[in-house]
Amino acid sequence: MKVLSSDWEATASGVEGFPEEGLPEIAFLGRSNVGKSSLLNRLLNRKNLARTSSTPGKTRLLHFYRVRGSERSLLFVDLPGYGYAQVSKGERLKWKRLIETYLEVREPLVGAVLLHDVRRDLTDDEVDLLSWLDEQGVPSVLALTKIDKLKPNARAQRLKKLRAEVAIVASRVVATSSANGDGIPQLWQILDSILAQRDEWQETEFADSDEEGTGEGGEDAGEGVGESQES
Ligand SMILES: Nc1nc2c(ncn2[C@@H]2O[C@H](COP(=O)(O)OP(=O)(O)OP(=O)(O)O)[C@@H](O)[C@H]2O)c(=O)[nH]1
Ligand SMILES: [Mg+2]
Repeated sequence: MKVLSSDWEATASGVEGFPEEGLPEIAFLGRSNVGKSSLLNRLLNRKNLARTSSTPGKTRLLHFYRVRGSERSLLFVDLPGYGYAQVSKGERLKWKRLIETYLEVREPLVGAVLLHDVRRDLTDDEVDLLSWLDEQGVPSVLALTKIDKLKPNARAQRLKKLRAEVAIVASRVVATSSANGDGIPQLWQILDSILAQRDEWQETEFADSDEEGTGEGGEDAGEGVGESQES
């Protein structure tokens, strides 16, 4: 999909700050400093829309960005990095809960991109998260970041190893670099296919509900639930 424009939509420190549900959402998850904000900027062709930090763990909030594309609009959600050792255990737990809450309650969530530094081994946290998302029926993508830091030979090796360690189809494990743009078109292709899958699913849902009782007709229309009551 071609990105026409992108804007900040909302920043939230809890459920109450989430924007109204409507557009499909893609969540970006991963440890602190893995490159979430950088990848988001790259995907949107922006230098500084999502804030990148040289101090890991700075992003303690959820940031929603509206993406207007050639085929549709959607939201990208930059989730706070988890697992940063330098903050207190209590604080880490708080972030973890916030992330889990988002993933659990958010109806428009159509897919999740888990970012992982290509040079590191996967942690249990990450493997668990991927199976949990799978159980929830949320398609996930594993985006390996910072591949520019490895020589081509080492890249291929790491990619093979990491692909073998996750229960995700190999085509959904993609090597990326926000420094030089490698893997960005491939990642967009995967996201497009996830969005298209959701469209198909929704079409069948609506078709099914059309066939079932259309008899009721009125959804309890609270007419004149007026906003203009003051005068
Ligand atoms: N060489 C290289 N550096 C990268 C890449 N992606 C991110 N970085 C650098 O890694 C650091 C962290 O990047 P961020 O995008 O802020 O990471 P983040 O996951 O958003 O971090 P938090 O918001 O703190 O969780 C920055 O210094 C980036 O410039 C990449 O693909 N290649
Ligand atoms: Mg960030």
